[in-house]
Amino acid sequence: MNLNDELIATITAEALAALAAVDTIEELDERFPSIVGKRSAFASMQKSFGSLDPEQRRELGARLQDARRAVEASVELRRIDLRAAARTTMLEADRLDLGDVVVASQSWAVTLGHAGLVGSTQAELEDVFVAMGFTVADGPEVESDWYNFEALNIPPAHPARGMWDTFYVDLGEPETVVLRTHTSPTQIHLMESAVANDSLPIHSVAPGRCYRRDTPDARHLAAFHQIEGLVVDHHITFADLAGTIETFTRAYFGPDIESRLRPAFFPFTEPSAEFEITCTICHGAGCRTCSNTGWIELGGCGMIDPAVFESVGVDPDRWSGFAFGFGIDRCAQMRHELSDMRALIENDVRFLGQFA
Ligand code: FA5
Repeated sequence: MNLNDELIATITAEALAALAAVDTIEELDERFPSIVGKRSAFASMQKSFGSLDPEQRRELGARLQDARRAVEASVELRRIDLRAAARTTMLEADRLDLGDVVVASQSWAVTLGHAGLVGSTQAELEDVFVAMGFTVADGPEVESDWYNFEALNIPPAHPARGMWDTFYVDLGEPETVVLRTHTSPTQIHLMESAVANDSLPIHSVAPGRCYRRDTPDARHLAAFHQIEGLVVDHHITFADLAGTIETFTRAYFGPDIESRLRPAFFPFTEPSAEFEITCTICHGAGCRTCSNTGWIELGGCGMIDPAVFESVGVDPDRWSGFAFGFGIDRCAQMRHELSDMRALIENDVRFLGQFA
């Protein structure tokens, strides 16, 4: 190897060493001229060929050019590597920490899921009645016409059917099927099974959902909830009914809320009454929610009509009893002073969250 070839090998090795020491694209751009560009040893050597004869200059120039191109190729490979490394670093920096997301969603999850206001009101009402000696029963939401109406002394075409705007499921034979318009059909189920099992007396409440073609307003929903009460025993009087309602009102609403019974009509009770409490929105002064009366109707009640006892085979000469049916949504509305019952079904989390 002559001196010139040694020199080409040396500047090539030094250029490659300088290239290997570069760590970033920016550094490579900055150092490119001195490694293989205009300010490099390759450029200086090229200039020194001016004194050589043309034949030597061509041969040496070709060898130098080959070496320089090889270094340039290494520079391009290094540039590709550095770009890939820079991209990886950027992706690492931008990567989502899924652990963080899980932690965040866990803290969100613990705020989820609590009983709705109607469900918790139903549970509280059940507790009050259980403390008063009642058992809790259940009944179907889809009923035959017989359970919802006929057994309750409301025969077909009876004008009292107009009291309940009914959703009909099936108008066909052998029987008409409805969404129950009240929880009173549970009276029939409870008495039928007590007669079948010879297990009278009955002291039960039966809460559940009811349906009516009512236009929703401040005091009404189309799907709402009632809690039915039924007592069948010996020597039951209207005083027992009034005392039960008074005890319930004090236990659930507290001593500051007044209640009253007003004469009413229900085909399945005689005598019948409507049960009202002081409107908790205006405290009796009169407001839009109570239609300026100062009172809110919570439910109906009365002594079991002998015709109902007869429809289920209970001897009205041996047994007497009372029944009541309150609106659970209405109880929640009055207890929590909601001026509009529709808040219960709007699913606004700001409203629901208050009752977590
Ligand atoms: C009845 O449903 C009778 N079954 C009650 C009864 C039971 C009387 C046992 C005698 C013996 P009424 O239609 O008045 O009665 O409804 C009773 C209560 O249910 C109302 O006072 C009200 O609190 C509630 N309620 C009735 N309709 C709706 C409705 N559309 N939305 C919300 N609550 C309602």
